[in-house]
This record gives sequence, C-alpha cells and structure tokens, in this order.
Amino acid sequence: MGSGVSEKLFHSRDHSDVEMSSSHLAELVTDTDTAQHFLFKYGFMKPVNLESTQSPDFDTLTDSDIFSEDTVQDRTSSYHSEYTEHLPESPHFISALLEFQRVSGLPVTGVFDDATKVAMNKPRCGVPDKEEDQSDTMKTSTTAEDLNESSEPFNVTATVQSNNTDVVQNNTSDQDEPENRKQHHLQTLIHRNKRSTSALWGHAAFSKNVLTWRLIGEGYSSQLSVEEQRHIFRLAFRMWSEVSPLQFVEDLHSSPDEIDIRLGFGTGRHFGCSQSFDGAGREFAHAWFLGDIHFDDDEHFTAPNTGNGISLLKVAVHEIGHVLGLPHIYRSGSIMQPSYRPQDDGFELDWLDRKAIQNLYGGCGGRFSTVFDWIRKERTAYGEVVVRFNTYFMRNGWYWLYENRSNRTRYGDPVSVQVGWHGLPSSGVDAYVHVWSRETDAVYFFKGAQYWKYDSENDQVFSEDADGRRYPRLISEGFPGVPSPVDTAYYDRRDAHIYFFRGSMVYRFSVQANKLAPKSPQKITELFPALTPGDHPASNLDAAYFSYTHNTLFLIKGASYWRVVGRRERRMKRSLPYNSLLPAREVQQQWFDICDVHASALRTDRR
Ligand SMILES: [Ca+2]
Ligand SMILES: [Ca+2]
Ligand SMILES: [Zn+2]
Ligand SMILES: [Zn+2]
Repeated sequence: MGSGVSEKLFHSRDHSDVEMSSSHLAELVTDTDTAQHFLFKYGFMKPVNLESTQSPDFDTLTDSDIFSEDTVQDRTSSYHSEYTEHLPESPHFISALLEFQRVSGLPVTGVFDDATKVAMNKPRCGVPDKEEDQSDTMKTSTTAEDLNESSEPFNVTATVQSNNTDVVQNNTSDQDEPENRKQHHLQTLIHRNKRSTSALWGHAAFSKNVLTWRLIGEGYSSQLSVEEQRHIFRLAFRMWSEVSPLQFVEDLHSSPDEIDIRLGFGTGRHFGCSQSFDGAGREFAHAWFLGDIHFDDDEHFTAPNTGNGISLLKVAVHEIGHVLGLPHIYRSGSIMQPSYRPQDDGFELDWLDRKAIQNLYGGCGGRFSTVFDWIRKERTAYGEVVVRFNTYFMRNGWYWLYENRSNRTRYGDPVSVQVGWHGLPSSGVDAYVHVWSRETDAVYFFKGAQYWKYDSENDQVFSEDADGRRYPRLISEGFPGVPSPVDTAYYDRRDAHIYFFRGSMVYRFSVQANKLAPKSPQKITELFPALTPGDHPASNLDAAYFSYTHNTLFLIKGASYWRVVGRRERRMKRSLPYNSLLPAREVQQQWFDICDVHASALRTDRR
C-alpha cells in the first residue's frame, strides 16, 4: 500500500499545509505532465491505446480484478504510461487544454498558464466532465433541451480501465483478508456498475418516483456528527424534491443492496470503490450512476452557513444530481458545475437545474385543494397605501407561496397550512373566499360543512368576530341555501356575488342580500360555457382562482386549467362569450415547480 502514495513535490506557497501529514494532501497540478493527468482523468483527453484500455466488459472481470487493491494502484501507473506518450505540445493536449479553458471560463490560450493551473487545483467533483469525442455534445449542454442529448457515459468506463492481466494473476491468491461487510457492499457496487455501463449521463437514472437513501454506517464522516450529516443529506434530497416529481425517503432498515442511493465518507481507498480519493484538496466526492455517492473525508466539510471549508450540502446536492442522471453543466449559478463555488451561502437550485431535472423526470403534478391570491394593504415609505398580494397553492395540509415575478415557488416550500394560517384545520381547506367591496373586507375558509373567518390583522382565525358570531360556523347558517361541502368558491367583484361550486352546479350567492341569486343553482357549463365544445371541466372543480397577476379567473381541475374570458379578452375579441372557457392547458405550463416532497422530508426544517 505504501508504494501508492507518491512523494509530495509541492507545498502550498504559504506553507499552510506543512502541519498536516503530507500523505493526506492531494497532489497538485503543477506542470504539463500533471495537467495531462488531470485532463485525462476528467475526460478531456483520451488515452492513446484506446483499444486496450477502454471500456472493460464487466462480465469478463473476475472478483479478484475488482477486489484487488492493486488494480487501482496499477491504474495510476498506467495513466502515467499513457499520458507521457503525449508530448506536452501535442495537438491532443492543446485541444484538451483549450476545451478545459473554454468550459471553465478561462482565457482560451491553449497554454498551461497560471490561471489554468489554479483552475485545475480547485476543489472539484470526481465525475469526469466528458467522455472522449463528446465535446460537441457538452458544449451545448447548457440548455435544458440539450441536456437530454448529452450522452455522457458513466464514470465507470473512465475509471476501471486498466485491466492488467499480470496484476490480476498476482492477486488471485491474495483473497484471505477482506471483511464480509466490505465485500457485501462491494458486490452491490459491482452489481450496480454493471448496470451502469450502458447507462448514460443526461438520462433519467430511475424509473420510479419514490427513492430511498441511507448514510452507510461504515462511512460516517469524522468531522460532523452523524445527526448533522443525516440532516444535511435530508436537506439536499429535499431540494431536488422541491423541483421535481421525485420524492426521497431515508431508509435505515432495508439491506444495502435494496437502497436506491447510498452515501458514505471515505479516504484514499474506500469501500472497495474503483476510484481512490486523493487526500485533502482537489477531488471532494464522486457519484456512481445508479446509487453510490462517496465523499472524500480528507476534505474539510462543514454544515451550511458555517464559513470556511466545503459546504457538505452543496456537494451533496451536486452528487445527488449525478446519481439522478445529470451531467456537469457549465453555467454560473448551476449546482452541477464541476468545480466547487464557495461564494453563495444559502444557495438554491437555479432555473437551469430545475429544468434539467424536469427534463429527465417530468414536471410536477397533483390536485390542489384551493388556489388564491392573498391581498394585503401596505403603507409605502411615502405614506401611500398600496395593495399587495401573494399567490398560494394549497394541497391538503400543505401550501406553496408562488412568486409570480420569478415564476416559481418560494424556496423551501411547501410548508404546513397551520404555519401560515393559524387556526385552520390541519388537513387544509376546500375553498377560500375574499369578499372585497366598499362595505366589506372579509376572508373566509371553507372545509366540510364549516367555515372560518380569518383575522388578517392578528393572523389567526376569529373565534368571534365584531358582530358576535362565533367560528367555525356551519356553511348552511352563514350562507343560506349553499350546500356543503363545496368543491371551491370565489368572490366576483364585478357582481358582488360569491360563486360556490359543487359537483356540476354553481351557486351564486349575493353578499348584500345574504341569499342565493334568482335561478341559482345553475350548471357550471351554463354559466361558464366551453368555447370549444367538450373542452370543459364539467364538474368537481379543484379550484376557482382569481389571479390579480393575470386579472383573470382560472378554473382548475386535476392537471388542467381553463382561463375564463373576461373584459380584457372581450376587448380584444368581442365575439367571445362572457365567462366562456378558453381551451384547457396544463397547470405546470403556467405555474412552475409546485412539487410535493415526501411526508418525512416535510418535517425537515428548511430554514
Ligand atoms: Ca480530495
Ligand atoms: Ca377545492
Ligand atoms: Zn460532478
Ligand atoms: Zn468511491
């Protein structure tokens, strides 16, 4: 084993590293020789003897090939023999250097200059950026559409490529010591790697939406408490969950090979993994296409927002992205950039990352309990009273605040209805109504046979209002003639009526007269006719949502919504019947990223 650690030739210029055991420091890229090693290792350069080194067929490998520690040692030396065959100025080297400089946002000089050296020595992910001849694909991988086409073969072809027969023979007899546990893990690893040889980055790695994960017991970090590690991973999974249909469950009981995603910390040779870690610095983690994530415990991992070191949360989110099938993405803001970016505490998945994962797994669906804009009056610094509103999507006991301006949900949502609205039923509500006229400003929530009036000033339901009415009240008492439960409702400011929907009927209720309007109830299809025959929700709406952003009423049912023709549409086209429904569209095409997270993750405090 000792021969595997090469003597260090380089120390940090400030000698900050001399206190540490040099065997734990990653060897730095210092010259064209080590630069070539880097370019080779991360896929910018291909080996010379392609036939003999490329893509071993796993079915022909014996256990001893892979269990042998020396196979990996030997791989290191085979890198040397391969890349030293390139002259530093070889066209291969220069074009690889150019490509690295281009994707890294460096001056594209084709020369191994200081900026390039610094970039190569930055902490980075161990997953290769590209496989040979994929540079064109990767160039365009910065748009969501193209991510689907970036055929990035998994790690395994790039790492287990020296299948040296001599070493295999030398080691077939050297089988007496491996621990069972390690072997078991390794066998799972091998099993998975087999499957992953045909898998490609940029494709969905899993065909199911609920995935299990575990921090493996033999792979705890020595730097953070186990509870901290698990909490950080829970957060990391939750962040992907918030922007995709995927849900993640921590599984502490199933056997390791039944777990979808396993995470562990190791140093140097670890878990029988075919890719060794390099000591402190440079590579901080790597991921295997179908389920294993390894962190280099020689790095100084830290909890979020704790200053120096490498944020374990950021690294975990990145590596989970790989396990799910995402390649590296070269765009500032993306968590899938190969190098670690220390500068943004409290980071979030940006638009591109969201679209990238949704490109693999689709958008988010699910029925809503109700959708509404919450109006509030605020006084500006100049003393003007302005009306502001927030948009809320509720599903059972959880809600999302929707940021219309950035067209996404608030980071960290959903949260519990009871956190946002004190005193509402924990299972959520059927409908929301804001009666807003010259005389009245009242907010009601409806659930089952009851309704609550909400005290916006004190941010809680009224137990008794100014008129001495106690809540919750029966809908039949407060709104005579209206049945319960209701599917949804909204207040129409144009005619000062509440529209209650139930089944296929609409009940128009006059707030002023406190009774149903004449002819009520009527069919939904009568009051809200389809513009295209048959294109209509007909009955059992989820929500009737008046959006102040669009100044429009939307009827929502399942994954679809119908825009209701209002004044603005009629101004543009007079022949459109009043309150008719424009053709159905998908909710997720209008309101993005309203994604469930698993019930167990909902309890993880996000802030
Ligand atoms: Ca390292
Ligand atoms: Ca509803
Ligand atoms: Zn990576
Ligand atoms: Zn590993």
